Amino acid sequence: MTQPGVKFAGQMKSMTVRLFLLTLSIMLMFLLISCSDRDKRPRALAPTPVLTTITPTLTGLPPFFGVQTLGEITNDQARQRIVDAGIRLVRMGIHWADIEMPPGTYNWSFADSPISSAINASLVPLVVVSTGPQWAVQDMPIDISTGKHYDCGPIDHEDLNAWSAFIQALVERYDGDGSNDAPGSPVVQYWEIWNEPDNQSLDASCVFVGGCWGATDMNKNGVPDYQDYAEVLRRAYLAVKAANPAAQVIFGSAAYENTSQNCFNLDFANNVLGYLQSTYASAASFPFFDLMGFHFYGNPSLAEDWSPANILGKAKGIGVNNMAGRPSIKGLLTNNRVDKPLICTEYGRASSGGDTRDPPETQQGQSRYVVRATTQALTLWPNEMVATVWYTLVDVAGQKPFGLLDGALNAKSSWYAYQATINELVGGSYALTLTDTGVEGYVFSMPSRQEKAVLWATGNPVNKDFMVMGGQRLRVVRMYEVIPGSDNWRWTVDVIHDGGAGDLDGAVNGKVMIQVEANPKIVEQTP
Ligand SMILES: [Ca+2]
Ligand SMILES: [Ca+2]
Ligand SMILES: [Ca+2]
Repeated sequence: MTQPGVKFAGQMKSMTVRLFLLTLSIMLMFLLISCSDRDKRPRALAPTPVLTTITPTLTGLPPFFGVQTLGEITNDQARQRIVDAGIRLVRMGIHWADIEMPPGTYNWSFADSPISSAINASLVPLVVVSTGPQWAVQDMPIDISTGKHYDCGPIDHEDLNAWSAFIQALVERYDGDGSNDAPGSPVVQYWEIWNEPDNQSLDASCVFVGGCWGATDMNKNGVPDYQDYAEVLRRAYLAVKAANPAAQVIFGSAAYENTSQNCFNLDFANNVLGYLQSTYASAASFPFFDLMGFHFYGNPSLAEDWSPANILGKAKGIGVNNMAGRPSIKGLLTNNRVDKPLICTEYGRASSGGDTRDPPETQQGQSRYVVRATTQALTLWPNEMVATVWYTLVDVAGQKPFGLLDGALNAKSSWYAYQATINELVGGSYALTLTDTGVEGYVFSMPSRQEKAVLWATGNPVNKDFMVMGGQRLRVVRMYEVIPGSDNWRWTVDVIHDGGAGDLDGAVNGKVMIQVEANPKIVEQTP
């Protein structure tokens, strides 16, 4: 292992100034409120109090932290895992095709059960509506493997009024106003219109995503399919607001990635936004959505198409490599004179699969990525991005394991990582970004007015000083491997006294030195 303290020296001054200011404000607070609580006795490292039994206080805090469910929300054990992790937002899909068959008759059981399951557990549902009934997609090609019309894309022109009526009835059922409500009057605040509508291919390797509005004219109505989508979104928005003006409509989350299968039309979202702008800019309801949905995955070959090569790059940076010349999601909005917050409705990394690039597809790498990406995204809350949704809750058989739980609903290392992240950062708002060489890190102001830094090494481990003046100590939340070599990770808290065990400088000098490594650490000063 290298001893990289030297590397760090050039950064010390600016870092010290920042930490000094941070420390000063915290010190002043403690001088005012808790002088008598100081405990200057040396302490050993805390004996690994694992965070599994901590249930964060959720009431009143925003549902920033989400998870995708694929039918598991009605399972008691799966739902309890969501609650125990501190997750508030639950993304789930419902299919128009399930509910309205035949035309004009609604069978709400497909929606009532998952939505009520979430709400009864104090979770916030984000409902993705997709999948046209066969009677409403007869202009679409037939899938020879099923003998049915593809139901992932454009709706027949003569059935657009039925779409509007369905959305209005759906939202009315979950608006909690006592009129035509589902039993118990559950409320759904977030409605997303289709998933990854920018898919342009009917190949099985692409169409499984659920959307296919990205081709030229799949329903052969002489209208570009992006325009068909724009009209479906516009109608949905008007119907949602007619039923419940407080509900939020999400632009069907764009994949907006150049994948090896060439699934996605990279111009789709820009075309939809451009069409709405040129056709309806003066309309009171323009742009016909409240939140711009998008997806981002930690696979380095996708991330490297953005600068910076992470969720922040895709949200508000710039496209490079395969996305050359294309703007970020925020840039797409700005270019079309739209100002709406973003919502990342899928982000993730698998826990196996053989990709060894950082974060590797291991339990450790997935856990690492949960903390890094969630932290990066949280820097955009609340004004620029309202929520993130981890994909997914449970490993899907036959696919790479992106889940927080395995197929038997056991918590994976990533579940503990998400729990620790939420537990430490819920309610935190972004304060500043650390700029030290070899380190990526972000500081958040917590509801208590205390500040926490989340940081990790971008390459080799580096040592870093934190000021702990006035008898304070350093609280460090970190990953540890349950059994060395097991790739099974949990979280623990070290409380380090200046000059005590764990202070790498070994001296009482107003600073505690710790090693920053690829696995993120969450650090704060504590009395
Ligand atoms: Ca109602
Ligand atoms: Ca069309
Ligand atoms: Ca020291």
